[in-house]
Amino acid sequence: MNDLSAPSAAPTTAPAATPPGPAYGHFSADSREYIITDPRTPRPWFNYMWNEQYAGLISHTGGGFSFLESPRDNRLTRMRYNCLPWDRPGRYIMVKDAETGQYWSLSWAPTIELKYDRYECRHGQGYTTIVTEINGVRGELTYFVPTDVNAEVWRVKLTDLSGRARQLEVYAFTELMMGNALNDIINQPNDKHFTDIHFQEDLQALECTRRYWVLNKKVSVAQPNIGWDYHLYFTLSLPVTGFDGSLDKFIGRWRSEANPECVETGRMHNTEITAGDPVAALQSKLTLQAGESVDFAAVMAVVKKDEDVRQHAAFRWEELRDTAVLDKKLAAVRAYWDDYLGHIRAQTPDAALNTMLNVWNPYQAAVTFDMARNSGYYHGGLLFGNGIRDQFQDILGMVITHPERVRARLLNALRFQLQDGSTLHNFFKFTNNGEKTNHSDTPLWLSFGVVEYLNETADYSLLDELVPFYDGGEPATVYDHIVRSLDFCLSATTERGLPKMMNGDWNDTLDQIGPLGKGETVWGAFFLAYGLRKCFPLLEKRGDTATRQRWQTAYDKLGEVTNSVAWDGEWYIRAFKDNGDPVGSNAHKEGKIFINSQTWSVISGLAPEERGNSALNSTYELMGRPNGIQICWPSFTEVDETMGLISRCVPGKKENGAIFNHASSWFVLASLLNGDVERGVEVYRRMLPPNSSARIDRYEVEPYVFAEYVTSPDHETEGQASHSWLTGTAVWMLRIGLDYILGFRTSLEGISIDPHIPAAWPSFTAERVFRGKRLKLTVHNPHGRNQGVREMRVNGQLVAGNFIDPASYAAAELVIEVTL
Ligand code: IFM
Repeated sequence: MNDLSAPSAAPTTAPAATPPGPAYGHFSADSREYIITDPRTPRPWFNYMWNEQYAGLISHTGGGFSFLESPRDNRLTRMRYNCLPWDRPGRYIMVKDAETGQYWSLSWAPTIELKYDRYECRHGQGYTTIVTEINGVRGELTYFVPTDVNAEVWRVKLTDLSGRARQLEVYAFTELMMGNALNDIINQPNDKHFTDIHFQEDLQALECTRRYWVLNKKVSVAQPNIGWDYHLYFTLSLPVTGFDGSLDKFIGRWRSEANPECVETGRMHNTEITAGDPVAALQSKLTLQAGESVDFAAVMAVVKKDEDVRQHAAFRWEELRDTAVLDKKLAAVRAYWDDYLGHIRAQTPDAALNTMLNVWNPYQAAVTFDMARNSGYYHGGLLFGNGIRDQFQDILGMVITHPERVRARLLNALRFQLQDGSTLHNFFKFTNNGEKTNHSDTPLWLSFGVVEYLNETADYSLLDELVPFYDGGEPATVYDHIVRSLDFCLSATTERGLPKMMNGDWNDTLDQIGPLGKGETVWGAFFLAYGLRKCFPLLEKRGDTATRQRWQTAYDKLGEVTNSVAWDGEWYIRAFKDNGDPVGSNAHKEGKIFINSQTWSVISGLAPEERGNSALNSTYELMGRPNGIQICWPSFTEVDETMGLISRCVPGKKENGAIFNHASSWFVLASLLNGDVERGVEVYRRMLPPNSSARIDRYEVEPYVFAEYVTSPDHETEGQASHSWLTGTAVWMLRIGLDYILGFRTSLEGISIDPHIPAAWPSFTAERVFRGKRLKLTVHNPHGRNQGVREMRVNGQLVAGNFIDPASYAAAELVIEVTL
């Protein structure tokens, strides 16, 4: 490390192309669905179905798991970790032809060895439909979670395609977990002494529960003495002809879910269990006349033990077995997403951008809002809980549509702040605890989220809400909480005024820079300055002149110190180690340049113009790749004990030099703020999943949502993506697209219209709901410009400048005409 030998050559920065390549699927004409036509995708491609409490991941083969509120503490169904094939088990409906004995799954898996005549999976918002045709039967299976019941529905339509009457058997089954998912992995032989499954004739349902619950904040040998608080019911809307609660009995010896003995023999054991591995398996039999269709559903519902499922406040049991009612519930799911997506509209010359901004990007933002970095195929749902820094970013999408949910979320998350202004790093529902990891950036995200909420809503009442501290003391107002958080970060600085790195900053893997408490984060300095500046309008509004002045002084001082000690000649240093050595300098052989200190030097407003230009140019030239911008370069090839996990990770992946999309999105933002519009939009477009996944067999993960990272050329798997769905990239790409490219810039006072578009766009239209008004924007670009509003009319009236206070208009719709 740190020698002065020549750097490796910078790899090519060729812009992204979109060659056809092998296709496993495509977007529907209206972009609302991603349609997978070949199930042998390079990885399982997932979707989510959920309401505020009940949630499930669903892959394109029916794989995935379900949970109520907490994927660690309250898992309902199993997912086998490190499983091959990948996404087992799942929620399966098998159909058997009683005459031929042939049986198959309606979701392809687990009977993947069979030859299907047709397979199609449509992932939509909150539902997934899988259509298969095999053995002269079409199956249409739609999975969804109703908006108003803690249940999941597997809605089925079977149609005879053979032209003859069919005697069919139907088997619906899923492996149950019921309780602590981590404990299920490490102590399943013990866990299975507590299961309890019985068939309730009047409900035509299996009633399932577990008689203990590991809910003692951590999994340990000290067993808690409490029961799992729920009953899980599994029913079929058809008359049930057999059931099984025992996985062993249903599957049979030395078999798998691909060939359950009960399905093969047609004989269910009708096992009720008081111990053993649990399955919810139901059988029914039906006759299908030639060409006829039959509709039915399997439903899994969860209620508290002290609630009576037969007289429940949220539903009538019969309704859950009535396909007409269930279809209305599916319609309600669709209506929810129509409304959610209806808050934003983009009609630009760029089809991929439209697809993402209109549908998949806001949808992914909603997923991150509710799943954090926790409940995903790549995140597993066992470890992370809700990250504080993630929580306060993940509100950026939902705040547009459901500010009341964001308000509650902010108030909840602020409970995990300590009286000194520092915060836990994460927290878990149910157990209401988390870890204090001392990442230096975490407290700074609190004010970020609160200000964004206020920019959207102008709901200043939030600031006066009282919220307790995690370590006790007197509850304080939200305003006090956020002042404390920034003051804590100002206090956690070194003598010369740079923030201490502590155990890492946004980059979790820079964890050995400052173990002695002297290491400094330069990115942290820019981010702290940004955080201070972002609060200035709020402090002024609040009349808090003392804090305003104090923070201005601090902001200026951060500008002085970063520019006096952290400028490396062509870019900014990333950090300083405990011994004062710089991290991210041209003098190094590896890790010469890091993206965050360049981008945030501009975003914070602290980089003088020439330095900002140079920092961004260097970033683009040295780290620009077809999928976006690398996080650092060159990647570390040797373990450096004074850096941290970053250098232990293989070169080119994750924080060690991947195209880390979250950080790459900040390059787009910095470029747009810096006036480098063509370059900013160009990188934005490279990163859009439909573009960045052009080489799909290499890219591997879902081409309809952002992944956390794409492997850079520093690794042989260059172009491979991972950790799709749960990434801060989602909200940042959404808001950079909406706020900075389309140009809807919110502030405490109102909204400014300030598009940054490629000069080649002759015009575009866009819509956004803001403070109860629908803003309908048309931007004309007759002179091929890329920024700068020259004229703006609102509802036909010419206005000065580009600012709108929606409260000053009575109309519900504002028609905005802008000329660049
Ligand atoms: O900042 C983190 C994020 O909170 C979780 N994923 C990795 C990022 C970078 O280290």
